[in-house]
Amino acid sequence: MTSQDQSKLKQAVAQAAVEEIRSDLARDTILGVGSGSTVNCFIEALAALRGDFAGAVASSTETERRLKAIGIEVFDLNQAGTLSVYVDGADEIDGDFAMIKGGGAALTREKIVAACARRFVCIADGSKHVRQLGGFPLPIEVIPMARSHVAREMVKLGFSPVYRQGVVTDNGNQIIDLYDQLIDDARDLETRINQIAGVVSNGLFAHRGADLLLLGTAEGVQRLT
Ligand code: ABF
Repeated sequence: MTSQDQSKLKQAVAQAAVEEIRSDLARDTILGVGSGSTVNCFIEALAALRGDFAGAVASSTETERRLKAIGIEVFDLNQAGTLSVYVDGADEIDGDFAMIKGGGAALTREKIVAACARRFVCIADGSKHVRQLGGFPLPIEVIPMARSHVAREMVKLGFSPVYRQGVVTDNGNQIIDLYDQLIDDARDLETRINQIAGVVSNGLFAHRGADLLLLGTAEGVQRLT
């Protein structure tokens, strides 16, 4: 698939997401908005509905910048309360709608905002839809002082940990990417990784997966629940 083809699929699912959430919107509605290139297409498409809702909670400083650039008010999550819907991308999503997220290093805030939303709408091109998670390296956000300790613990779990050089998250932390192991039990692994001292969050979204998948394919956008 060419990058131009992939871009068209991202734009198609972004537009489909706008249509999907249109009925959720009221003057006091605050949306949850994720991060990544597919979400960036969604933000651009969202401009058309700018006056129909109150604003959004952003899952990254980059998303906050983009929302403000098109005139959408950005709210602090502590003032927003429960959100009706959260729209975000994924690096991988499986048949149970469990995901690997964090390729863009925004996983922690994404997981927080997703936890506050009644409905999680995942938008992705078909290349993200996988039978088993783990082909994409699993990101973990770690407290800098704990990076080597967490890496050693992940080796014990059979992974090959790689420090994502030069990346500091919006929360001032670092990222380790876990390679070389497909994931059999995503819920169990999500819990086990979170127990390791120094881990802030991990990119497995299994305990709280997506509720709806809008998947961009050559045959059109598939609406999967
Ligand atoms: C974001 O979407 C990240 O969690 C994930 O890495 C990214 C996928 O990026 P893209 O839409 O650019 O493929 O939510």
